Amino acid sequence: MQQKKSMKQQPQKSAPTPRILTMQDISCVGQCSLTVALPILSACGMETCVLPSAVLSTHTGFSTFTFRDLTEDIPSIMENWKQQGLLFDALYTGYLGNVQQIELVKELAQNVLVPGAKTYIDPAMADHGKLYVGFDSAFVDAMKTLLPIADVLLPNITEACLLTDTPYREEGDAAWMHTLAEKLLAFGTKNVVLTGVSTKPDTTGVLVMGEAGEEWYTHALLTPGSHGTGDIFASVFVGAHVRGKSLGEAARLAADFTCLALEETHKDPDHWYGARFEPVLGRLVKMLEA
Ligand code: PXL
Repeated sequence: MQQKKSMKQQPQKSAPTPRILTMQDISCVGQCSLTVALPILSACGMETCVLPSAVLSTHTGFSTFTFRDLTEDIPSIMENWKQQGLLFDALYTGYLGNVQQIELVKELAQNVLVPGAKTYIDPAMADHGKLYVGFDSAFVDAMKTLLPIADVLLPNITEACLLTDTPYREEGDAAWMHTLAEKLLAFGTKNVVLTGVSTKPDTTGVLVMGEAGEEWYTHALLTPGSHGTGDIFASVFVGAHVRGKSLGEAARLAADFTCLALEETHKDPDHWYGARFEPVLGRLVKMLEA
């Protein structure tokens, strides 16, 4: 028998989806930056919005590539968002095209975030002791000026050394890494998530330091590494943290997922230019629910 409806049924309102703005490049080919951040943040349940810093035919690890700088477009995009009253629940920056864009990040943080929104800065500019092609010391100095606005800074060891004028070391002990993170916090960054911290052979890990104290997470070192693993780590970290995981939980999850992606990559020895995270995206969704 059909029940008579006494009230008009209201559509069920679901919990609001956090709207995150990520500013980094589009490398058309190469499994890095936005082609990594978007699927991962979506898998984390975020509404993703983008501000492309540049369009490259491939990432800069290829022997040749094109590069279109989009700096000129950014002020009018920001102005339009202001006119439309569009605000974001979090800001996550990755690879930026030049010093001017670093200044624009500060404007974004001031103008298009809801009160209390967190700013995540991945100072993506270097690895293995070297700056990526196209960056110089002026870019490093400009990047230092973003540290005071970072709720969470996500550098690798090379970037942390550059930002703190510390000579790069392949192998440092725990005290050296602790000091590196401390120096970054002294710039005004609230939390540092330092990747590639290795205190024992065959291991690597993450050091989280800041508001909640200090946490180390050590896991197996999977070699060879790959382009884009920093972007995979940072995207999972941001997605998990915005979802409500603690800094330590988000760091562990991001490290575990990056290892899964590297394991997938190693199944295809010819896949040299990026990490194959796509086959394990479904596992990320389950890891987030655990
Ligand atoms: O994954 C970092 C990254 C992002 N974007 C571009 C890059 C790199 C690293 O090489 O070249 C364009």
